[in-house]
Amino acid sequence: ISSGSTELAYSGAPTAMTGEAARKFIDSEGPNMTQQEFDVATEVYFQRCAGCHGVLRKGATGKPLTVDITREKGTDYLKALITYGSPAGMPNWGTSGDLTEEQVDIMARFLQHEPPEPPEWGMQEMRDSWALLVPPEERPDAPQHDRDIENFFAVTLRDSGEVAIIDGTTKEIVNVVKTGYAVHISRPSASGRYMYTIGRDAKIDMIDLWMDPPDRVAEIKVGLEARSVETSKYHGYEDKYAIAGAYWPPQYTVMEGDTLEPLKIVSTRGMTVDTQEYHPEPRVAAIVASHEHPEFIVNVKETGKILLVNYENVDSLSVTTIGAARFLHDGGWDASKRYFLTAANNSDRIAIIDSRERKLVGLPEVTKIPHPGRGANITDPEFGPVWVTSALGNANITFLGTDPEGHPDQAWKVVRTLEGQGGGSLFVKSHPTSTNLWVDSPLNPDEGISQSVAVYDINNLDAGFEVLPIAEWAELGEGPKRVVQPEFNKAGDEVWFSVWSGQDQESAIVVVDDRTRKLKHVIKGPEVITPTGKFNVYNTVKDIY
Ligand code: DHE
Repeated sequence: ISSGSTELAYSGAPTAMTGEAARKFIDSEGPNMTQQEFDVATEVYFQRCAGCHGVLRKGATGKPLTVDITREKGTDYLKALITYGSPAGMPNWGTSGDLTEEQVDIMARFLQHEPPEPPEWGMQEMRDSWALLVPPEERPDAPQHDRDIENFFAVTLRDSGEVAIIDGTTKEIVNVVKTGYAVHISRPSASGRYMYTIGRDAKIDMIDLWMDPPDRVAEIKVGLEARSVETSKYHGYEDKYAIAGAYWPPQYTVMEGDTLEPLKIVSTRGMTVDTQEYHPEPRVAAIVASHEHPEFIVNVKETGKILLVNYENVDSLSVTTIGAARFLHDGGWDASKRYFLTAANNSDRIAIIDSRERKLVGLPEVTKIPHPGRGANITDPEFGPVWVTSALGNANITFLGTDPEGHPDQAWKVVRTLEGQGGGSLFVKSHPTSTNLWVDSPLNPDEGISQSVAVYDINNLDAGFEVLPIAEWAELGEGPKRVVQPEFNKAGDEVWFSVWSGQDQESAIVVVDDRTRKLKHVIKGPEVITPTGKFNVYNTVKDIY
């Protein structure tokens, strides 16, 4: 693993974690260690471990290393694991010679103490991590291949730190691009030419889909942990800016759209919406680009505030702050793309923003832990246009009216609740050309439920759902095989699912014919490692879901 370990230990700017800069304390319940040992361990952790296990040790590609877990394992167990690694992907830091025996011992003890506060990540660190691999003037001026780029899918290969670019028309894997760890989402630029992907380690990779094969043209690290990236979509600003939200440090960064050069970093630390107390770590969750104004809409999780960041003048960003509810997570547009609906999952509410008038128009109570992804827009036979979310906490599928003109009495209210297969649902999806509503349930404890999906006929909702055994159709070996995140192709006649198994197990993408609900194609093979999110270029650019 020695050569791999350089890759694993992210080689961006080294972080200064020693001295006064880091607030650290040696927890009395952990094993003895000196301040000097603690400093060494802190440094090693950020260089070698944080990329996989997360800055706050909550786990990512690697297992969580919170003290409740590490203290139970104990020093000897941890030393052996760090020295020899594990088949699950933990590098053999000791036997590879990357860490000395003494360092291994220090790390084993360090992990049984509460993590120190991680370092900040400002303009200097960003610029040091920024690499313009292919400058705009050296890029092609026309697509170098005949494929239909609008029907490309960027597919997260979570545990291999890669994104697969798949041709939705031929179902071929066009390229597998090395990215940050555990890419969370990918979003194409407004023209559809560039794909921005963001890893859990806050590394953004920018892929030029015109190249043959599509490949990276720029990269940057905008923090130590992140989940969201978006691109300017307002008329006249297509492809001009990119924005990324970070979990740590709590901040968002506006960048040049064609180079990722960082322009402005804005902290989200501040007061909570309800009790109006200072929060030191309000993480940035979903970000979408407004179609009504030159603005990004930024969800700040722990303060429960939605920011409308106007990018007309990046040197004096004007930000409209809208109070909503805690903890804001994911969300998407209604069918008209004027209203943004987003889950406040600690309050069991959906916050609804009118992006034209820049105000909150509703905060209806829904169901336990709503989790919409971007949600799904369908036309309810009784209530007209509605936006749909499923939930983590129960089997409810909730419909909210989104038509204040045609159906004013139902607007921003829960108009219908269906019962799905069960809780543990993450994503719902439909398409304007489809009469199906698809609902996954990958986190349901029952394998039969986590490995299948429910599909409703929009015109006959009372008939209930049909269950499709997606994982079974993939014909894979052993593994958890969770079926996650429906995503339509450009034409809207196919729906794609990830069958997400373990890192060393076989996974797949299953393509279903939306009209017949029958299996159409399975994409699998050694390259398809732990697929999760899939982002069709056309549908994602146009916010069709
Ligand atoms: Fe996600 C979207 C955060 C766990 C797969 N996830 C999002 C977004 C946020 C987020 C803020 C919205 C981004 C946007 O629209 O700008 N996700 C988090 C977490 O904090 C959480 C709960 C825990 C964590 O530590 O990451 C989490 N997410 C998961 C998973 O376990 C999933 C299933 C697999 C994985 O990659 O870890 C997962 N999240 C996704 C996907 C999307 C997403 C596929 C985009 C869905 C879409 O259709 O837009």
